[in-house]
Amino acid sequence: MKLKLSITLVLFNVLICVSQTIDIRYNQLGYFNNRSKIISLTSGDNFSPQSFNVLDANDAIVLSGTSKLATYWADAQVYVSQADISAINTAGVYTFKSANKEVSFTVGTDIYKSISSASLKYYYYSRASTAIPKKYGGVYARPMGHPDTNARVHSSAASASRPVNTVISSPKGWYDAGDYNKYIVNSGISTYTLLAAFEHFDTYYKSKTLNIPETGGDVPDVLDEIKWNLDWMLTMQEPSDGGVYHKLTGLNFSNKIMPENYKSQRYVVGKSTAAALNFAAVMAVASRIYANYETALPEYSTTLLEAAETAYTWAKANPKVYFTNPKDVTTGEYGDNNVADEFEWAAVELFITTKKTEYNKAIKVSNIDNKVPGWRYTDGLALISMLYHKTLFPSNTITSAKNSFLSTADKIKHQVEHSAMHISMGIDDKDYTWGSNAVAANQILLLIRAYEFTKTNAYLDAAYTAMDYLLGRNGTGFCYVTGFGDMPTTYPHHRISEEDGIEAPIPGMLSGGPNPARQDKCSGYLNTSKAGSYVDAWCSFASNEVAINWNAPLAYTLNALNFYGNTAP
Ligand code: G3I
Ligand code: 9MR
Repeated sequence: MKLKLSITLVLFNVLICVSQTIDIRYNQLGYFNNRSKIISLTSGDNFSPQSFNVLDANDAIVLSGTSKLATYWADAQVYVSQADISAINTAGVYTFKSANKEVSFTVGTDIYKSISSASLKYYYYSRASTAIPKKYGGVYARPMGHPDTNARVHSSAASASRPVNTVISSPKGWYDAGDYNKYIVNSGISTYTLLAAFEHFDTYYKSKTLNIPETGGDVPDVLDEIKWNLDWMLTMQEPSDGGVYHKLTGLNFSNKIMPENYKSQRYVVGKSTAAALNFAAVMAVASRIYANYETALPEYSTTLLEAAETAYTWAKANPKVYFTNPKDVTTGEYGDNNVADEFEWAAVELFITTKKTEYNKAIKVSNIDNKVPGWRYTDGLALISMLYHKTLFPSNTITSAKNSFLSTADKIKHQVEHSAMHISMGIDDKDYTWGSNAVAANQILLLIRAYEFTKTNAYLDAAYTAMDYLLGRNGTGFCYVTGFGDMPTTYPHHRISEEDGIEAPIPGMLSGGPNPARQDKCSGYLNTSKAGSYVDAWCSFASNEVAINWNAPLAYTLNALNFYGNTAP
Protein backbone atom coordinates (compact mmCIF):
# COMPACT_ATOMS: atom_id res chain seq x y z
CA MET A 1 0.00 0.00 0.00
CA LYS A 2 2.78 2.32 1.09
CA LEU A 3 4.81 1.33 -1.99
CA LYS A 4 1.82 1.93 -4.25
CA LEU A 5 1.37 5.42 -2.80
CA SER A 6 4.99 6.37 -3.28
CA ILE A 7 5.00 5.04 -6.86
CA THR A 8 1.91 7.19 -7.51
CA LEU A 9 3.69 10.19 -5.98
CA VAL A 10 6.76 9.64 -8.10
CA LEU A 11 4.61 9.36 -11.21
CA PHE A 12 2.73 12.48 -10.18
CA ASN A 13 5.99 14.38 -9.76
CA VAL A 14 7.24 13.16 -13.11
CA LEU A 15 3.97 14.28 -14.65
CA ILE A 16 4.31 17.74 -13.10
CA CYS A 17 7.86 17.96 -14.42
CA VAL A 18 6.77 16.94 -17.89
CA SER A 19 3.74 19.20 -18.14
CA GLN A 20 4.91 22.20 -16.12
CA THR A 21 6.25 25.12 -18.07
CA ILE A 22 8.84 27.23 -16.40
CA ASP A 23 9.55 30.55 -18.07
CA ILE A 24 12.79 32.47 -17.86
CA ARG A 25 12.31 36.18 -17.26
CA TYR A 26 15.41 38.34 -17.59
CA ASN A 27 16.62 41.80 -18.46
CA GLN A 28 16.80 41.56 -22.24
CA LEU A 29 19.15 44.53 -22.54
CA GLY A 30 21.66 43.02 -20.15
CA TYR A 31 23.24 43.49 -16.76
CA PHE A 32 25.89 45.88 -15.48
CA ASN A 33 29.27 44.83 -14.15
CA ASN A 34 29.55 44.94 -10.38
CA ARG A 35 25.81 45.19 -9.79
CA SER A 36 23.52 42.47 -8.54
CA LYS A 37 22.02 40.37 -11.34
CA ILE A 38 18.88 38.30 -11.14
CA ILE A 39 17.23 35.97 -13.61
CA SER A 40 13.74 34.83 -12.62
CA LEU A 41 12.09 31.48 -13.24
CA THR A 42 8.29 31.64 -13.17
CA SER A 43 5.49 29.15 -13.44
CA GLY A 44 1.76 28.95 -12.77
CA ASP A 45 2.37 26.01 -10.42
CA ASN A 46 4.77 25.70 -7.56
CA PHE A 47 8.10 24.10 -8.42
CA SER A 48 11.29 23.08 -6.70
CA PRO A 49 14.56 25.03 -6.98
CA GLN A 50 16.13 24.52 -10.39
CA SER A 51 19.75 23.97 -11.21
CA PHE A 52 21.21 26.40 -13.72
CA ASN A 53 24.38 26.95 -15.72
CA VAL A 54 25.77 30.08 -17.26
CA LEU A 55 27.98 29.61 -20.30
CA ASP A 56 30.26 32.12 -21.95
CA ALA A 57 30.63 32.74 -25.69
CA ASN A 58 32.92 29.69 -25.98
CA ASP A 59 30.31 27.46 -24.33
CA ALA A 60 32.43 27.12 -21.21
CA ILE A 61 30.47 26.99 -17.96
CA VAL A 62 31.36 30.09 -15.95
CA LEU A 63 28.75 29.75 -13.21
CA SER A 64 26.58 26.94 -11.88
CA GLY A 65 24.00 27.14 -9.17
CA THR A 66 20.53 26.37 -7.96
CA SER A 67 17.70 28.86 -7.95
CA LYS A 68 16.10 29.89 -4.65
CA LEU A 69 12.97 28.38 -3.15
CA ALA A 70 9.97 29.53 -5.21
CA THR A 71 7.57 32.04 -3.65
CA TYR A 72 4.20 33.27 -4.85
CA TRP A 73 4.05 36.54 -6.75
CA ALA A 74 0.39 37.40 -6.30
CA ASP A 75 0.31 40.32 -8.76
CA ALA A 76 1.19 37.97 -11.62
CA GLN A 77 -0.40 34.86 -10.10
CA VAL A 78 2.78 32.86 -10.61
CA TYR A 79 5.43 31.20 -8.50
CA VAL A 80 8.86 32.68 -8.90
CA SER A 81 12.29 31.33 -8.10
CA GLN A 82 15.29 33.60 -8.41
CA ALA A 83 18.66 32.67 -9.89
CA ASP A 84 21.45 34.92 -8.61
CA ILE A 85 24.06 35.46 -11.33
CA SER A 86 25.71 38.50 -9.72
CA ALA A 87 29.07 36.72 -9.75
CA ILE A 88 29.49 37.36 -13.46
CA ASN A 89 31.40 40.59 -13.84
CA THR A 90 33.32 40.18 -17.06
CA ALA A 91 31.86 41.95 -20.08
CA GLY A 92 30.49 39.53 -22.66
CA VAL A 93 27.54 37.61 -24.04
CA TYR A 94 26.37 34.63 -21.99
CA THR A 95 23.80 31.86 -22.11
CA PHE A 96 21.67 30.99 -19.11
CA LYS A 97 20.36 27.42 -19.10
CA SER A 98 17.78 26.08 -16.70
CA ALA A 99 14.56 24.04 -16.70
CA ASN A 100 15.28 22.83 -20.25
CA LYS A 101 15.30 26.37 -21.56
CA GLU A 102 17.96 28.91 -22.34
CA VAL A 103 18.29 32.63 -22.95
CA SER A 104 21.20 34.76 -23.95
CA PHE A 105 22.13 37.95 -22.11
CA THR A 106 24.87 40.55 -22.05
CA VAL A 107 27.04 41.87 -19.21
CA GLY A 108 28.99 45.11 -19.46
CA THR A 109 29.34 48.78 -18.55
CA ASP A 110 27.50 50.49 -21.41
CA ILE A 111 24.41 48.30 -21.51
CA TYR A 112 21.85 51.11 -21.95
CA LYS A 113 23.86 53.25 -24.39
CA SER A 114 21.65 52.82 -27.40
CA ILE A 115 18.29 52.45 -25.65
CA SER A 116 18.92 55.55 -23.53
CA SER A 117 19.52 57.63 -26.66
CA ALA A 118 16.46 56.15 -28.37
CA SER A 119 14.29 57.02 -25.37
CA LEU A 120 15.23 60.68 -25.95
CA LYS A 121 15.07 60.59 -29.73
CA TYR A 122 11.39 59.61 -29.41
CA TYR A 123 10.68 63.27 -28.59
CA TYR A 124 12.10 64.38 -31.90
CA TYR A 125 9.88 61.89 -33.74
CA SER A 126 6.93 63.31 -31.79
CA ARG A 127 7.43 66.88 -32.92
CA ALA A 128 4.34 68.62 -34.28
CA SER A 129 4.57 71.32 -36.96
CA THR A 130 7.68 70.09 -38.72
CA ALA A 131 8.73 67.54 -41.27
CA ILE A 132 11.06 64.79 -40.11
CA PRO A 133 13.68 64.59 -42.89
CA LYS A 134 15.62 61.41 -43.69
CA LYS A 135 18.82 62.93 -42.38
CA TYR A 136 17.46 62.90 -38.83
CA GLY A 137 14.60 60.41 -39.04
CA GLY A 138 16.02 57.70 -41.31
CA VAL A 139 13.23 55.34 -42.36
CA TYR A 140 10.86 57.25 -40.07
CA ALA A 141 11.09 60.40 -42.21
CA ARG A 142 7.67 62.01 -42.74
CA PRO A 143 6.13 65.22 -44.05
CA MET A 144 5.07 68.01 -41.72
CA GLY A 145 1.85 67.59 -39.78
CA HIS A 146 -0.22 69.89 -37.58
CA PRO A 147 1.15 73.39 -38.32
CA ASP A 148 -1.24 74.62 -35.61
CA THR A 149 -1.02 78.16 -36.91
CA ASN A 150 -4.79 78.50 -37.00
CA ALA A 151 -6.12 76.97 -33.82
CA ARG A 152 -9.43 78.43 -32.70
CA VAL A 153 -10.43 79.49 -29.25
CA HIS A 154 -13.08 77.05 -28.07
CA SER A 155 -16.09 78.53 -26.27
CA SER A 156 -14.74 77.02 -23.02
CA ALA A 157 -11.62 79.17 -23.35
CA ALA A 158 -13.15 82.37 -24.69
CA SER A 159 -12.39 85.73 -23.03
CA ALA A 160 -13.09 89.38 -23.76
CA SER A 161 -9.78 89.78 -25.55
CA ARG A 162 -10.09 86.45 -27.36
CA PRO A 163 -13.74 85.73 -28.10
CA VAL A 164 -14.90 82.32 -29.28
CA ASN A 165 -13.33 81.18 -32.56
CA THR A 166 -10.51 83.72 -32.43
CA VAL A 167 -7.67 82.24 -34.47
CA ILE A 168 -4.38 81.88 -32.63
CA SER A 169 -1.03 80.43 -33.62
CA SER A 170 0.16 77.62 -31.36
CA PRO A 171 2.73 75.61 -33.31
CA LYS A 172 5.43 73.14 -32.24
CA GLY A 173 5.29 70.96 -29.14
CA TRP A 174 5.26 67.15 -28.93
CA TYR A 175 2.28 64.94 -29.65
CA ASP A 176 1.09 63.66 -26.31
CA ALA A 177 1.07 59.98 -27.05
CA GLY A 178 -0.51 57.68 -29.61
CA ASP A 179 -2.82 60.60 -30.35
CA TYR A 180 -1.91 63.95 -31.92
CA ASN A 181 -3.15 66.23 -29.18
CA LYS A 182 -1.17 68.55 -26.92
CA TYR A 183 -2.08 68.83 -23.24
CA ILE A 184 -0.41 71.28 -20.86
CA VAL A 185 -0.63 69.20 -17.68
CA ASN A 186 0.99 66.19 -19.27
CA SER A 187 3.49 68.27 -21.19
CA GLY A 188 4.36 69.85 -17.87
CA ILE A 189 5.53 66.76 -16.04
CA SER A 190 7.24 65.41 -19.16
CA THR A 191 9.17 68.60 -19.72
CA TYR A 192 10.05 68.92 -16.04
CA THR A 193 11.40 65.37 -15.93
CA LEU A 194 13.65 65.97 -18.93
CA LEU A 195 14.79 69.35 -17.58
CA ALA A 196 15.53 67.67 -14.24
CA ALA A 197 17.60 65.05 -16.04
CA PHE A 198 19.67 67.86 -17.51
CA GLU A 199 19.88 69.79 -14.24
CA HIS A 200 21.01 66.71 -12.29
CA PHE A 201 23.45 65.32 -14.90
CA ASP A 202 24.46 68.39 -16.88
CA THR A 203 27.98 67.31 -17.76
CA TYR A 204 26.67 64.04 -19.17
CA TYR A 205 23.97 65.73 -21.25
CA LYS A 206 26.22 68.49 -22.54
CA SER A 207 28.05 65.94 -24.65
CA LYS A 208 25.04 63.82 -25.56
CA THR A 209 24.08 64.23 -29.23
CA LEU A 210 20.75 63.16 -30.68
CA ASN A 211 21.15 63.78 -34.42
CA ILE A 212 18.42 66.41 -34.56
CA PRO A 213 18.41 69.53 -36.79
CA GLU A 214 19.86 71.67 -33.98
CA THR A 215 22.79 69.30 -33.30
CA GLY A 216 26.12 71.07 -33.28
CA GLY A 217 25.01 74.48 -31.97
CA ASP A 218 25.93 76.07 -28.67
CA VAL A 219 22.96 74.57 -26.85
CA PRO A 220 23.05 70.89 -25.79
CA ASP A 221 20.79 68.71 -27.94
CA VAL A 222 18.51 67.71 -25.12
CA LEU A 223 17.83 71.39 -24.34
CA ASP A 224 17.13 72.06 -28.03
CA GLU A 225 14.63 69.21 -27.98
CA ILE A 226 12.97 70.46 -24.80
CA LYS A 227 12.79 73.96 -26.29
CA TRP A 228 10.60 72.62 -29.08
CA ASN A 229 7.96 71.90 -26.44
CA LEU A 230 8.58 74.99 -24.31
CA ASP A 231 8.01 77.18 -27.35
CA TRP A 232 4.61 75.59 -27.82
CA MET A 233 3.76 75.82 -24.13
CA LEU A 234 4.49 79.57 -24.20
CA THR A 235 1.82 80.03 -26.89
CA MET A 236 -0.76 78.44 -24.57
CA GLN A 237 -0.73 81.41 -22.21
CA GLU A 238 -3.29 84.10 -22.87
CA PRO A 239 -1.27 87.33 -22.92
CA SER A 240 -4.05 89.50 -21.50
CA ASP A 241 -4.46 87.63 -18.21
CA GLY A 242 -1.66 85.07 -17.79
CA GLY A 243 -4.11 82.14 -17.72
CA VAL A 244 -3.09 78.95 -19.51
CA TYR A 245 -5.27 76.88 -21.82
CA HIS A 246 -5.66 73.30 -20.67
CA LYS A 247 -5.09 71.71 -24.07
CA LEU A 248 -4.92 72.08 -27.82
CA THR A 249 -6.88 69.31 -29.54
CA GLY A 250 -9.46 68.43 -32.14
CA LEU A 251 -12.97 67.95 -30.82
CA ASN A 252 -12.43 64.17 -30.97
CA PHE A 253 -9.59 61.70 -31.38
CA SER A 254 -8.66 61.32 -35.04
CA ASN A 255 -8.67 58.06 -36.95
CA LYS A 256 -5.49 56.12 -37.53
CA ILE A 257 -3.80 58.53 -39.93
CA MET A 258 -0.39 60.05 -40.47
CA PRO A 259 0.11 63.59 -39.12
CA GLU A 260 0.18 65.13 -42.61
CA ASN A 261 -3.31 63.77 -43.32
CA TYR A 262 -4.89 65.26 -40.21
CA LYS A 263 -7.38 67.88 -41.38
CA SER A 264 -9.72 68.49 -38.41
CA GLN A 265 -9.96 71.94 -36.89
CA ARG A 266 -7.95 72.25 -33.65
CA TYR A 267 -8.98 74.29 -30.63
CA VAL A 268 -7.48 75.59 -27.46
CA VAL A 269 -9.86 74.25 -24.84
CA GLY A 270 -10.55 75.59 -21.34
CA LYS A 271 -8.20 77.18 -18.85
CA SER A 272 -7.39 75.48 -15.58
CA THR A 273 -5.56 76.04 -12.34
CA ALA A 274 -3.65 72.80 -12.85
CA ALA A 275 -2.48 73.91 -16.30
CA ALA A 276 -1.41 77.35 -15.03
CA LEU A 277 0.57 75.87 -12.12
CA ASN A 278 2.20 73.12 -14.17
CA PHE A 279 3.15 75.76 -16.69
CA ALA A 280 4.50 78.07 -13.97
CA ALA A 281 6.62 75.31 -12.43
CA VAL A 282 8.09 74.15 -15.73
CA MET A 283 8.80 77.68 -16.98
CA ALA A 284 10.54 78.50 -13.71
CA VAL A 285 12.80 75.44 -13.97
CA ALA A 286 13.47 76.15 -17.64
CA SER A 287 14.30 79.79 -16.91
CA ARG A 288 17.14 78.90 -14.54
CA ILE A 289 18.54 76.31 -16.93
CA TYR A 290 18.39 78.37 -20.15
CA ALA A 291 19.86 81.35 -18.28
CA ASN A 292 23.21 79.67 -18.94
CA TYR A 293 22.60 79.96 -22.70
CA GLU A 294 21.87 83.66 -22.89
CA THR A 295 24.25 84.27 -25.80
CA ALA A 296 22.76 81.54 -27.96
CA LEU A 297 19.20 82.29 -26.86
CA PRO A 298 19.03 85.97 -25.88
CA GLU A 299 16.14 86.89 -23.57
CA TYR A 300 14.77 83.35 -23.59
CA SER A 301 15.31 82.81 -19.89
CA THR A 302 13.61 86.14 -19.09
CA THR A 303 10.64 85.30 -21.29
CA LEU A 304 10.24 81.97 -19.52
CA LEU A 305 10.35 83.55 -16.09
CA GLU A 306 7.82 86.24 -16.95
CA ALA A 307 5.50 83.55 -18.27
CA ALA A 308 5.96 81.54 -15.07
CA GLU A 309 5.20 84.44 -12.76
CA THR A 310 2.12 85.65 -14.60
CA ALA A 311 0.71 82.11 -14.75
CA TYR A 312 1.26 81.68 -11.02
CA THR A 313 -0.47 84.99 -10.32
CA TRP A 314 -3.42 83.87 -12.43
CA ALA A 315 -3.61 80.58 -10.51
CA LYS A 316 -3.63 82.40 -7.18
CA ALA A 317 -6.55 84.52 -8.39
CA ASN A 318 -8.28 81.44 -9.86
CA PRO A 319 -7.37 78.66 -7.43
CA LYS A 320 -10.20 76.25 -8.16
CA VAL A 321 -10.71 76.12 -11.90
CA TYR A 322 -10.88 72.36 -12.43
CA PHE A 323 -10.96 71.16 -16.00
CA THR A 324 -13.57 68.79 -17.34
CA ASN A 325 -14.26 68.18 -21.00
CA PRO A 326 -16.91 70.47 -22.48
CA LYS A 327 -19.86 68.55 -23.97
CA ASP A 328 -18.56 68.68 -27.54
CA VAL A 329 -14.97 67.62 -26.71
CA THR A 330 -13.96 63.98 -26.15
CA THR A 331 -10.16 64.05 -26.25
CA GLY A 332 -7.99 63.30 -23.20
CA GLU A 333 -9.16 65.09 -20.08
CA TYR A 334 -6.22 65.12 -17.70
CA GLY A 335 -8.61 66.35 -15.03
CA ASP A 336 -7.37 67.10 -11.53
CA ASN A 337 -9.54 68.35 -8.68
CA ASN A 338 -6.73 68.59 -6.18
CA VAL A 339 -4.18 71.23 -7.04
CA ALA A 340 -2.60 71.63 -3.60
CA ASP A 341 0.41 69.69 -4.90
CA GLU A 342 0.68 71.84 -8.04
CA PHE A 343 0.61 74.97 -5.85
CA GLU A 344 3.49 73.67 -3.74
CA TRP A 345 5.46 72.54 -6.77
CA ALA A 346 5.11 75.90 -8.58
CA ALA A 347 6.06 77.84 -5.44
CA VAL A 348 9.14 75.66 -4.92
CA GLU A 349 10.38 76.07 -8.50
CA LEU A 350 9.66 79.80 -8.52
CA PHE A 351 11.49 80.26 -5.24
CA ILE A 352 14.52 78.29 -6.40
CA THR A 353 14.75 80.36 -9.56
CA THR A 354 13.93 83.83 -8.17
CA LYS A 355 14.75 83.53 -4.43
CA LYS A 356 11.76 85.81 -3.79
CA THR A 357 10.26 85.64 -0.29
CA GLU A 358 6.69 85.58 -1.55
CA TYR A 359 7.27 82.14 -3.08
CA ASN A 360 9.18 80.90 -0.07
CA LYS A 361 6.28 81.91 2.15
CA ALA A 362 3.91 79.84 0.02
CA ILE A 363 5.87 76.63 0.64
CA LYS A 364 4.57 74.41 3.45
CA VAL A 365 6.79 71.38 3.53
CA SER A 366 4.36 69.47 5.77
CA ASN A 367 1.74 69.79 3.01
CA ILE A 368 4.00 68.26 0.38
CA ASP A 369 3.03 64.65 -0.09
CA ASN A 370 5.63 62.03 -0.96
CA LYS A 371 3.70 60.04 -3.57
CA VAL A 372 5.48 58.60 -6.57
CA PRO A 373 5.16 61.35 -9.22
CA GLY A 374 2.56 61.14 -11.99
CA TRP A 375 0.76 63.71 -14.15
CA ARG A 376 -1.75 64.23 -11.34
CA TYR A 377 0.71 64.03 -8.46
CA THR A 378 3.44 66.62 -8.61
CA ASP A 379 4.45 66.85 -4.93
CA GLY A 380 7.33 64.47 -5.50
CA LEU A 381 8.75 66.84 -8.09
CA ALA A 382 8.77 69.63 -5.51
CA LEU A 383 10.70 67.40 -3.08
CA ILE A 384 13.20 66.42 -5.76
CA SER A 385 13.92 70.05 -6.63
CA MET A 386 14.11 71.16 -2.99
CA LEU A 387 16.60 68.46 -2.10
CA TYR A 388 18.71 69.16 -5.16
CA HIS A 389 18.81 72.87 -4.25
CA LYS A 390 19.04 72.21 -0.51
CA THR A 391 21.36 75.10 0.22
CA LEU A 392 18.56 77.55 -0.59
CA PHE A 393 16.30 76.29 2.21
CA PRO A 394 16.56 76.35 6.01
CA SER A 395 18.07 73.14 7.33
CA ASN A 396 14.96 72.08 9.26
CA THR A 397 12.90 72.40 6.06
CA ILE A 398 15.37 70.21 4.23
CA THR A 399 15.39 67.68 7.06
CA SER A 400 11.60 67.34 6.81
CA ALA A 401 11.71 67.14 3.02
CA LYS A 402 14.44 64.55 3.14
CA ASN A 403 12.69 62.39 5.74
CA SER A 404 9.49 62.48 3.79
CA PHE A 405 11.22 61.73 0.49
CA LEU A 406 13.32 58.92 1.90
CA SER A 407 10.37 57.23 3.57
CA THR A 408 8.97 56.63 0.06
CA ALA A 409 12.34 55.71 -1.40
CA ASP A 410 12.91 53.25 1.47
CA LYS A 411 9.59 51.54 0.77
CA ILE A 412 10.58 51.17 -2.87
CA LYS A 413 14.02 49.83 -1.97
CA HIS A 414 12.47 47.39 0.49
CA GLN A 415 10.03 46.18 -2.17
CA VAL A 416 12.89 45.56 -4.62
CA GLU A 417 14.91 43.74 -2.01
CA HIS A 418 12.16 41.65 -0.45
CA SER A 419 9.26 41.15 -2.86
CA ALA A 420 8.89 37.75 -4.53
CA MET A 421 9.87 39.12 -7.95
CA HIS A 422 12.45 41.61 -6.64
CA ILE A 423 10.85 44.57 -8.38
CA SER A 424 9.54 47.93 -7.21
CA MET A 425 5.99 47.42 -8.46
CA GLY A 426 3.20 46.30 -6.15
CA ILE A 427 3.82 48.47 -3.08
CA ASP A 428 0.53 50.20 -3.68
CA ASP A 429 -2.62 48.57 -4.97
CA LYS A 430 -2.82 51.27 -7.62
CA ASP A 431 0.65 50.65 -9.08
CA TYR A 432 -0.88 48.64 -11.91
CA THR A 433 -2.87 51.50 -13.37
CA TRP A 434 -3.18 52.97 -16.88
CA GLY A 435 0.45 53.78 -17.65
CA SER A 436 1.75 51.42 -14.93
CA ASN A 437 5.15 51.20 -16.58
CA ALA A 438 5.65 54.87 -15.83
CA VAL A 439 4.90 54.16 -12.17
CA ALA A 440 7.82 51.72 -12.29
CA ALA A 441 10.03 54.24 -14.12
CA ASN A 442 9.22 56.98 -11.59
CA GLN A 443 9.91 54.61 -8.68
CA ILE A 444 13.35 53.98 -10.19
CA LEU A 445 13.83 57.72 -10.59
CA LEU A 446 13.16 58.17 -6.87
CA LEU A 447 15.71 55.47 -6.06
CA ILE A 448 18.29 57.33 -8.13
CA ARG A 449 17.53 60.60 -6.35
CA ALA A 450 17.73 58.82 -2.98
CA TYR A 451 21.16 57.56 -3.98
CA GLU A 452 22.24 61.08 -4.91
CA PHE A 453 21.00 62.57 -1.61
CA THR A 454 22.50 59.90 0.60
CA LYS A 455 25.25 58.30 -1.53
CA THR A 456 24.00 55.00 -0.14
CA ASN A 457 24.83 52.45 -2.78
CA ALA A 458 21.88 50.19 -1.89
CA TYR A 459 19.47 52.65 -3.52
CA LEU A 460 21.41 52.50 -6.75
CA ASP A 461 21.60 48.73 -6.64
CA ALA A 462 17.84 48.62 -6.17
CA ALA A 463 17.43 50.99 -9.13
CA TYR A 464 19.38 48.65 -11.42
CA THR A 465 17.40 45.62 -10.26
CA ALA A 466 14.07 47.45 -10.56
CA MET A 467 14.88 48.45 -14.14
CA ASP A 468 14.87 44.75 -15.09
CA TYR A 469 11.08 44.92 -14.80
CA LEU A 470 10.66 47.27 -17.76
CA LEU A 471 13.12 45.33 -19.88
CA GLY A 472 11.76 41.82 -19.53
CA ARG A 473 11.99 40.46 -15.97
CA ASN A 474 8.28 40.93 -15.42
CA GLY A 475 4.86 39.30 -15.60
CA THR A 476 4.64 38.97 -19.38
CA GLY A 477 8.16 38.46 -20.71
CA PHE A 478 7.94 41.56 -22.89
CA CYS A 479 10.65 44.15 -23.07
CA TYR A 480 8.27 47.12 -22.90
CA VAL A 481 10.49 49.42 -24.96
CA THR A 482 9.92 49.32 -28.72
CA GLY A 483 12.84 48.17 -30.84
CA PHE A 484 14.93 46.73 -27.99
CA GLY A 485 15.35 43.30 -26.42
CA ASP A 486 14.45 39.82 -27.63
CA MET A 487 10.69 40.27 -27.24
CA PRO A 488 9.89 43.97 -27.49
CA THR A 489 6.55 45.74 -27.68
CA THR A 490 5.92 45.87 -31.42
CA TYR A 491 2.33 47.02 -32.00
CA PRO A 492 1.91 50.04 -29.72
CA HIS A 493 -1.18 52.25 -29.82
CA HIS A 494 0.77 54.91 -31.67
CA ARG A 495 -0.80 56.35 -34.79
CA ILE A 496 2.48 57.08 -36.58
CA SER A 497 3.90 53.61 -35.98
CA GLU A 498 0.63 52.02 -37.01
CA GLU A 499 0.26 54.01 -40.22
CA ASP A 500 3.73 54.80 -41.56
CA GLY A 501 4.10 51.60 -43.56
CA ILE A 502 7.32 50.72 -41.75
CA GLU A 503 7.21 47.29 -40.16
CA ALA A 504 9.03 48.23 -36.96
CA PRO A 505 7.57 50.87 -34.64
CA ILE A 506 9.60 53.97 -33.84
CA PRO A 507 12.24 52.69 -31.41
CA GLY A 508 12.73 53.74 -27.80
CA MET A 509 9.08 54.15 -26.81
CA LEU A 510 7.85 52.79 -23.46
CA SER A 511 4.52 51.01 -23.64
CA GLY A 512 1.97 51.98 -20.97
CA GLY A 513 2.06 48.46 -19.59
CA PRO A 514 -0.17 46.11 -17.61
CA ASN A 515 -3.51 47.60 -16.64
CA PRO A 516 -6.09 45.22 -15.18
CA ALA A 517 -8.90 47.76 -15.76
CA ARG A 518 -8.59 47.09 -19.54
CA GLN A 519 -10.78 50.05 -20.49
CA ASP A 520 -10.14 49.41 -24.21
CA LYS A 521 -11.89 46.01 -24.14
CA CYS A 522 -9.29 44.86 -26.63
CA SER A 523 -9.16 41.08 -27.05
CA GLY A 524 -6.01 39.08 -26.42
CA TYR A 525 -4.95 40.28 -22.97
CA LEU A 526 -2.37 37.72 -21.84
CA ASN A 527 -4.12 36.93 -18.58
CA THR A 528 -6.25 38.51 -15.89
CA SER A 529 -3.57 39.14 -13.26
CA LYS A 530 -2.47 42.69 -12.47
CA ALA A 531 1.01 42.26 -13.91
CA GLY A 532 -0.23 40.16 -16.84
CA SER A 533 -3.05 42.42 -18.06
CA TYR A 534 -1.23 43.43 -21.17
CA VAL A 535 -1.63 42.90 -24.88
CA ASP A 536 0.82 44.00 -27.53
CA ALA A 537 -1.82 45.21 -29.96
CA TRP A 538 -2.87 48.50 -31.53
CA CYS A 539 -6.37 48.21 -30.08
CA SER A 540 -5.06 48.32 -26.53
CA PHE A 541 -4.78 52.01 -25.73
CA ALA A 542 -5.23 51.13 -22.05
CA SER A 543 -2.19 48.83 -21.86
CA ASN A 544 -0.12 49.54 -24.95
CA GLU A 545 -0.15 53.24 -25.77
CA VAL A 546 3.02 55.31 -25.50
CA ALA A 547 3.18 58.80 -24.01
CA ILE A 548 5.60 61.66 -23.43
CA ASN A 549 5.09 61.52 -19.66
CA TRP A 550 5.93 57.82 -19.58
CA ASN A 551 9.04 58.09 -21.71
CA ALA A 552 10.46 60.95 -19.66
CA PRO A 553 11.19 58.94 -16.48
CA LEU A 554 12.38 56.11 -18.73
CA ALA A 555 14.84 58.47 -20.40
CA TYR A 556 15.89 59.95 -17.06
CA THR A 557 16.59 56.56 -15.49
CA LEU A 558 18.17 54.75 -18.45
CA ASN A 559 20.56 57.62 -19.04
CA ALA A 560 21.40 57.88 -15.35
CA LEU A 561 22.00 54.14 -14.96
CA ASN A 562 24.16 54.03 -18.07
CA PHE A 563 26.12 57.03 -16.80
CA TYR A 564 26.74 55.33 -13.43
CA GLY A 565 27.55 52.09 -15.26
CA ASN A 566 30.54 53.84 -16.75
CA THR A 567 31.55 55.96 -13.79
CA ALA A 568 30.16 54.93 -10.44
CA PRO A 569 31.45 53.10 -7.41
O1 G3I B 1 -9.31 59.22 -10.01
C1 G3I B 1 -9.47 57.82 -9.92
C2 G3I B 1 -9.20 57.34 -8.51
O2 G3I B 1 -10.08 57.97 -7.62
C3 G3I B 1 -9.36 55.83 -8.49
O3 G3I B 1 -8.99 55.36 -7.22
C4 G3I B 1 -8.48 55.18 -9.53
C5 G3I B 1 -8.74 53.68 -9.61
O4 G3I B 1 -8.33 53.13 -10.80
O5 G3I B 1 -8.73 55.73 -10.80
C6 G3I B 1 -8.50 57.13 -10.86
O6 G3I B 1 -8.69 57.61 -12.16
C7 G3I B 1 -7.81 57.17 -13.18
C8 G3I B 1 -7.13 58.36 -13.81
O7 G3I B 1 -6.39 57.96 -14.92
C9 G3I B 1 -6.19 59.08 -12.84
O8 G3I B 1 -5.11 58.32 -12.47
C10 G3I B 1 -8.64 56.42 -14.21
O9 G3I B 1 -9.14 55.22 -13.65
C11 G3I B 1 -7.81 56.12 -15.43
O10 G3I B 1 -8.66 55.58 -16.44
C12 G3I B 1 -7.16 57.38 -15.94
O11 G3I B 1 -6.32 57.02 -17.00
C13 G3I B 1 -5.82 58.10 -17.79
C14 G3I B 1 -6.29 57.93 -19.24
O12 G3I B 1 -5.71 58.92 -20.03
C15 G3I B 1 -7.80 58.00 -19.39
O13 G3I B 1 -8.28 59.25 -19.02
C16 G3I B 1 -4.32 58.02 -17.73
O14 G3I B 1 -3.87 58.32 -16.42
C17 G3I B 1 -3.70 59.00 -18.72
O15 G3I B 1 -2.32 58.78 -18.77
C18 G3I B 1 -4.31 58.80 -20.11
O16 G3I B 1 -3.82 59.79 -20.93
C19 G3I B 1 -4.11 59.70 -22.31
C20 G3I B 1 -4.76 61.01 -22.71
O17 G3I B 1 -6.02 61.11 -22.08
C21 G3I B 1 -4.89 61.12 -24.22
N1 G3I B 1 -3.62 60.88 -24.85
C22 G3I B 1 -3.06 59.60 -24.54
C23 G3I B 1 -2.80 59.46 -23.07
C24 G3I B 1 -2.17 58.13 -22.72
O18 G3I B 1 -3.02 57.06 -22.83
O1 9MR C 1 -6.34 56.93 -29.51
C1 9MR C 1 -6.90 57.38 -28.29
C2 9MR C 1 -5.86 57.34 -27.20
O2 9MR C 1 -4.81 58.22 -27.50
C3 9MR C 1 -6.47 57.64 -25.85
O3 9MR C 1 -5.56 57.43 -24.82
C4 9MR C 1 -7.67 56.76 -25.63
C5 9MR C 1 -8.36 57.01 -24.30
O4 9MR C 1 -9.01 58.18 -24.21
O5 9MR C 1 -8.59 56.91 -26.68
C6 9MR C 1 -8.08 56.54 -27.93
O6 9MR C 1 -9.04 56.70 -28.89
C7 9MR C 1 -10.04 55.72 -28.90
C8 9MR C 1 -11.35 56.29 -28.38
O7 9MR C 1 -11.23 56.68 -27.04
C9 9MR C 1 -12.46 55.29 -28.56
N1 9MR C 1 -12.53 54.83 -29.92
C10 9MR C 1 -11.30 54.19 -30.39
C11 9MR C 1 -10.15 55.17 -30.31
C12 9MR C 1 -8.83 54.50 -30.72
O8 9MR C 1 -8.90 53.84 -31.88
